[in-house]
Amino acid sequence: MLKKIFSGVQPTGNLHLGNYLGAIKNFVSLNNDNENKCIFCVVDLHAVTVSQDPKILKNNIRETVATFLASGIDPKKSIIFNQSQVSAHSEAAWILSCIARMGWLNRMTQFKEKAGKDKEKASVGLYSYPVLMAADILLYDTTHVPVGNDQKQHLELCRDIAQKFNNDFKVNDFFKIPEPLIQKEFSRIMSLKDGLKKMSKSELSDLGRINLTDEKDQISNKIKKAKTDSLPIPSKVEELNNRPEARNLLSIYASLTNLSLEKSIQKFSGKNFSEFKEILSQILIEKINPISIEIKKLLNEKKYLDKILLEGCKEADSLASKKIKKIHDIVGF
Ligand code: AQP
Repeated sequence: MLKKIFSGVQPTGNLHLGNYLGAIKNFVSLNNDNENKCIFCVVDLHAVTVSQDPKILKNNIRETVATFLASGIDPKKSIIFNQSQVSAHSEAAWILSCIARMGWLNRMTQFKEKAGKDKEKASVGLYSYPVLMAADILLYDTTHVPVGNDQKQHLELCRDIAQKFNNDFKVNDFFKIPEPLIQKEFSRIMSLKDGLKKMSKSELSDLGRINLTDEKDQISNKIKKAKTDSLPIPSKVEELNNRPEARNLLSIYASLTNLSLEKSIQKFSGKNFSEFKEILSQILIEKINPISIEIKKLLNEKKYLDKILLEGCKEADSLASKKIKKIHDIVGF
């Protein structure tokens, strides 16, 4: 059965190893499977839920496209576009925001984390972000959404919105109910400085993340400085239970080498972290450096990147405008 895949990445700079292992690596294998029709979106409307410098945002949009291409997504097989250029996204988001309930949005943990203590000063957009995400997904009759574990709750909300719309307007099956595609293991890569916080673009210290554009020496330096504990590498996964930083580094190794966590631990059991970190650095450099070189090369080809976006936007717009017309009809506009 043909799978319709949709996923997005925010052009907020500093794309990192968490974005790669949690999402983009998965996009590449889905793109390579001819059974799938994939749409990968640079979600610039989501990016402006927090303040952005317009010039930097423009560059970050191109850098996100460059990262998709450098990681192995083929624009001939998949649609790559930026959300702001297909107006149906904003329009559908408004209609769906009249379907979603305040109580549902109040439960979203990402808003609580991102808004922090001063919720009153957060933008309305940051609060209603998951509704726009639902619009993104539902406009394309998406069947599967590859995301990191942090997006699981938003996807559940998207399913609730789709179901309520179908029920309210008695249009059974109009919106497809999408399934999440979340990797069983390593779906949440943690900060190198704090094994309890996810690796993120907005972490103030750059030492907490491996950026996909980091040079070789930056990668080794960050791994050298990554937080660990004084114990050697254990022999069983359960022994990592209260050792979040140790678990994170071993998970990164396992994900990069496509080994299970258990096999990775067995390989290094009894060794100390300084020895393991050297091997991890080498593997990271082997995987990340070619992507980094390609991103930098593509960033000099602005016209090429813009052309990919323009073509992707045309294709996405032709699909989304048909769906929004049907939504208008159903709603009674
Ligand atoms: N640490 C992570 N581990 C695994 N997956 C992750 N993703 C993000 N961080 C991790 C996944 O990457 C995809 C794109 O994410 P995004 O750019 O839309 O935004 P985000 O999740 O808000 O990313 P950040 O880095 O955490 O940004 P900030 O710091 O701005 O909050 C998604 O599929 C996400 O799950």
